[in-house]
Amino acid sequence: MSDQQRPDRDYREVNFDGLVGPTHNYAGLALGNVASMSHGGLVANPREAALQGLAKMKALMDAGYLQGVLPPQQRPDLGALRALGFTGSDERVLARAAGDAPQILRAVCSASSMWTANAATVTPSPDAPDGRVHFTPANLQSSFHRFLEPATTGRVLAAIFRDEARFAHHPVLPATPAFSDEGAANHTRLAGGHGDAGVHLFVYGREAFGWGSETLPAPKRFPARQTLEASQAVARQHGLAESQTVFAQQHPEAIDAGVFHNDVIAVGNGPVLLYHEMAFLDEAGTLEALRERMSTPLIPVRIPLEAVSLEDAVGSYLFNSQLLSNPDGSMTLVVPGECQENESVWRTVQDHLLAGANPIGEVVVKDVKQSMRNGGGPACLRLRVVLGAEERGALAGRVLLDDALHGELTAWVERHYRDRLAPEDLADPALARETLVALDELSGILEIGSVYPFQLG
Ligand code: SUG
Repeated sequence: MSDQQRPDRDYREVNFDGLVGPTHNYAGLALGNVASMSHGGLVANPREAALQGLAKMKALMDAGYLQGVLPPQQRPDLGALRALGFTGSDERVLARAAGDAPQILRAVCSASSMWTANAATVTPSPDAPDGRVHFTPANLQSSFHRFLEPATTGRVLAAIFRDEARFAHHPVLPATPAFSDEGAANHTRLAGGHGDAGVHLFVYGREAFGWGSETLPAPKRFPARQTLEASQAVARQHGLAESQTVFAQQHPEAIDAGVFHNDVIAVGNGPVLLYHEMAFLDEAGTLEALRERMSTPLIPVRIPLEAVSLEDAVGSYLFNSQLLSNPDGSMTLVVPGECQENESVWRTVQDHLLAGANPIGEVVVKDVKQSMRNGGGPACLRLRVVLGAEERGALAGRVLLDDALHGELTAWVERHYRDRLAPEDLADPALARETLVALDELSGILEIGSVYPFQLG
């Protein structure tokens, strides 16, 4: 599409953060996610978690970035328990699950939809042949608690990005291991500016089909979540051509060290790709493929193993940062507080990032510890959607953060959330009731209509 056809050149990135749900807890559900595995069983503080998320959103809004918000999901998912054979009243279903299958109860209570980087893959309109913004909710089939998310995610995205002339919604990929899809966490768009034509880097952990793929290097300890076939299918759905895509295999040793998504070891924005030496199996080939396709010079910012070990990368979540564009062409990196607590990581931030020849001019530290204990840093908590001014004007609902919405959401959290949630509290029928009341009110605040199973009947 030519610029004449598309007069709207004011493209901006909107970060849609997931609001942490009232059942946020530590259940140790995610194999290969070191933080989740080591914090399972701890007492969580859902109120603090939600307020930390809202504080991050507000800080970025105040700094001039466009900030959106996506609602949490209905948990406990009693429908999932019923599908697994638990019957009777809601109280009985919860009590029986708590007694017979406590790990299943924990899974259906997870507030994991807060990590909206896994909600979907998004292609902005300048890259799509039909000039619309394309969405595919991720099937998240690699874990039961996350596999429960895509149905509601699809409804929420369709409710907000409602205008069919501007937004296209694709079906979730078949929820089977061959098409295992974890969404935007394994997808990076590189472009000159947000409104320029982009190149899409899809990072996968394994190949499902193809002769000889079983001989490819594979992780030995932890599962590879994303498949090449899933990434290719999403690119196909969105109409991306070969000249717009690069598919790169994640380094199996990184997966075995706890890098369960690419966004735990790399982050891109505009023409900048900040990555760890061990991010890609074929580092040189990946950069070369990107350079061949990009119409603007790639700016790689490489962090070598000798500066930051894989263990420190995973422990600090340095790469799970938000890299944001500023009007003067500089970029701001929003890192989790854990980076400051790690000496070699913090030194790398000063010497390598801030003092290096790259556009990163500022590092902002945010405390999202409640989410971090489950392996969710600042970048996990947000879904990036690049939108033109008209597309932003076409958003339905009240989902772009301003002071009034921030105030209402903060008061809503303070009204409804507990400040203590231990695994044994998940069977409390009062928690399920409190959650429904809170979510019903929230869908009113956000003006998104009926998106929850309890509202759909
Ligand atoms: O899928 N943790 C999430 C964290 C997702 C982070 N997202 C990105 N990297 N984009 C996961 O592993 C843990 C839940 C628990 O153990 O209670 C969890 O699901």
